[in-house]
Parts: sequence; structure tokens; C-alpha cells
Amino acid sequence: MQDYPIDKDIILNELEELHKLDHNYADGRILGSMCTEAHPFAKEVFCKFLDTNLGDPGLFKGTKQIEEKVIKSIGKLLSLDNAYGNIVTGGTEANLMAIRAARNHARKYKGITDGEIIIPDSAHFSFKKAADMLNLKIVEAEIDENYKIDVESLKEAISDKTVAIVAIAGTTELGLIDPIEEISKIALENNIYFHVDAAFGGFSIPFLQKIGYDLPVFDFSLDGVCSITVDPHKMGLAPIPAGGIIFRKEEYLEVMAVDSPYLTVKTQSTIVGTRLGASSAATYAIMKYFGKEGYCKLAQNQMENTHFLSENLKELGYEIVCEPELNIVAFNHPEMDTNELASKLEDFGWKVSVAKCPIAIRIVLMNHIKKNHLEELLKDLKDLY
Ligand code: 0PR
Repeated sequence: MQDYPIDKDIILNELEELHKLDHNYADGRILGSMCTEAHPFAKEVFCKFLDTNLGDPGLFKGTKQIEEKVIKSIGKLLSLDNAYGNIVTGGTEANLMAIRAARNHARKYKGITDGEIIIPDSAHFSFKKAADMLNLKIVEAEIDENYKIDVESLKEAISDKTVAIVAIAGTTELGLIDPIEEISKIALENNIYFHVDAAFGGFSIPFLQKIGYDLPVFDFSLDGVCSITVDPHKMGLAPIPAGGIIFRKEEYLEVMAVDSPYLTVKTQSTIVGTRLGASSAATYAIMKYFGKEGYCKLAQNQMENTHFLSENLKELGYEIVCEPELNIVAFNHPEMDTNELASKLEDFGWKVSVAKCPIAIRIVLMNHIKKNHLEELLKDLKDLY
């Protein structure tokens, strides 16, 4: 840092120059992101609450009420009348909280001190971070030919050290929904904590179901489900950072509580101490502003784009890895190496992402990708070979 103050304009110019190096969502070229441009109203509200700190909720009683309301309202969307939880920084922190709750619960009530968690191969890498931080062993359940959890393999993976089972509603690479109803029964039978990672799908599956899409049940209507991750900063159009962790029972927060003697509340269960109230306020605002009707339209629009893309890709001779359940299309060309295809698309100015299981170009049809961008993409894909 220099010794003397610098004029605002000079600083802003420097920052803007660097900001120009960033890609922006508006040109529709970012094809592999699960984030998108937040809604302007959500951004406006976010700025108003920038100084609020939910780490000390007694000082920010109103903002704490907003967080509670938003958690209850997401809970209701997921078939839970009285939800507990927090708006956190994203899916990673939400998953970490869920696994911490499961570990602490198993330690307290079952005396398990060297626990294991069962996750599918398709799980997001945040569970590897959680296991590392919480000193848990990962046991991987296999995925079947449809890229969903193989239930038999999951059953075999259960041991007397299992503290949690994880399934995904909207996998990161393919957007698929695991057989959560079946897994919920297994979790109940074995008295094991069951966490559903719906970071991506949580803000679209309920709305797609409402407008008639035949998607499997994934939420708290299944008795075995103990917690769900659902991220407002993905399909919810809230500004980053906004993840959500919803717990069925308050005891899952209680088993994580540590004393916070000099704060206005005497215990804290979140991982982060000082934390943004702005994320809760912005999420609350955008949910009210859209209502179910707004989110239904959004989800439907994105599914229409998904089908438009997958049908046209097939016509061009590309192979779709699986029929999309949510708004992700993964594809390959039978005669071209996928990484080569990806680098050619990059040369055309597209920012693509390559899935690893199976290897495929993966396009996440977020709100910033419009029909005209897809037409341009399809034209480039046609010219490629
Ligand atoms: N759970 C699932 C199912 C996810 O897909 C992700 C993120 C997470 C948890 C973790 O969420 P946070 O990143 O909010 O902590 N999935 C994408 C990923 O990391 C997110 C992403 C976003 C990727 C923007 C690229 C990008 O440009 O792979």
C-alpha cells in the first residue's frame, strides 16, 4: 500500500481495466457455469444490507428475522413446515455444515469417533473438503449405467461407522437426480443421517414439478431426509455468495453449537463467524419478487432451451450422454476427441467445460444463455467438422 491517499477516479480506472479481463454473462458465451447474473432487484437489496453482520444477530435483529423467514420459506418449498438452517456462502459451506451436523450427531448419540460418509462418484468435490476437514473417511458408492447412485453398491458400503449418506438432486456434471426415495428408506432402516445435495436442483425441481414435469421426489416429504443444500446463487438468481442449508430438526444445529460468550447470542452453529446479512436479504427479496410463478417461468424457459439444444445437437450428428432431467446438456461427437472439440469451441470464443464422468462437453443452460446464443453455438458446431 502506498503512503498517501489516491484519487477515486484513478483507483476506479485501474479496477475497471482489470475487470475488463473478466468474462461476462451477458454475451452468452459462458457455457459451463452454474452461476449467472443476479437479478438487478436482488443486487439493489444486497447493497442496502452490506453492513449487516449475522455473526452477532442480537445487533441485527431485523436481518436475523429475514434469514429465519427465508429459511422457512425455502423449507416450505421443500415440503418442510418448520425448517431450521442458514443462508451461507454457497454449496460448499452448506455441505460442510450438513456433514458436520451428521458427524457430531453420530458422535453424540452413537459414539462413533472414526466415521465414514458414503457419497456417489458423481458428488461435488466439496464433500472431499468436508471429509478432510472433519476427519471422516469417504466411501464411494458406484454409479450405474444411467450415471445415478447404484443402490446395491450403496447398501454394501454401509458399515457401523457410517455417519452420513449423501445423494444428489441435480448432479454437477449431468444435472441428474439420484433415486432419493429409495435411499431415504435405506437411511431410515439403518438409522443413518441422509443429506441431499440440491445445490443446483433445489431452485428448479419444485417449480418444474409444479408445471407438470415428471421428476422424482427429492425433498423432506421423504422421512429419511435430514438436510438439503439448496443454493440461491445458482438457479435462484440471488447474488453470490448465497448458499442454503436446510435442516429438518433444530437438534442438528444444536449438535454443532459452540459457546460464543461475548456475543449477543451465547452459542453459534455456523462455520463462519462474521457473515453477510446481505445474502439473506437479497434472497428474501428475489423470492418474494418472483413468487412461484416467476420461478416456474424461469425453470420452464431454461428447460425449453435445454431441449432445443439437445434436439438440434442430435440432428447435427452429436451424441447426447443422457436425456437431460434438468438444464444441463452433455454431448460428444462420435468422430472427434472431446478435448479437441472443446478447444475448437474455445477458439470460436465459447467458454466450455468438460465433464469427467463420462468425458463430454457440458453445457449448463443458465438464464444468461438465450436462444440466439444457442443458434450461434449450433452454427459453430455445424461448421466444426
Ligand atoms: N453441490 C453441487 C451439486 C454443485 O454443483 C456445487 C457447485 C456445489 C455443491 C458447491 O457449490 P459452491 O461452488 O457454491 O460452493 N458446482 C459448480 C462447480 O464448482 C459451481 C460452478 C459455478 C462452476 C460457476 C463453474 C462456475 O463458473 O463445479
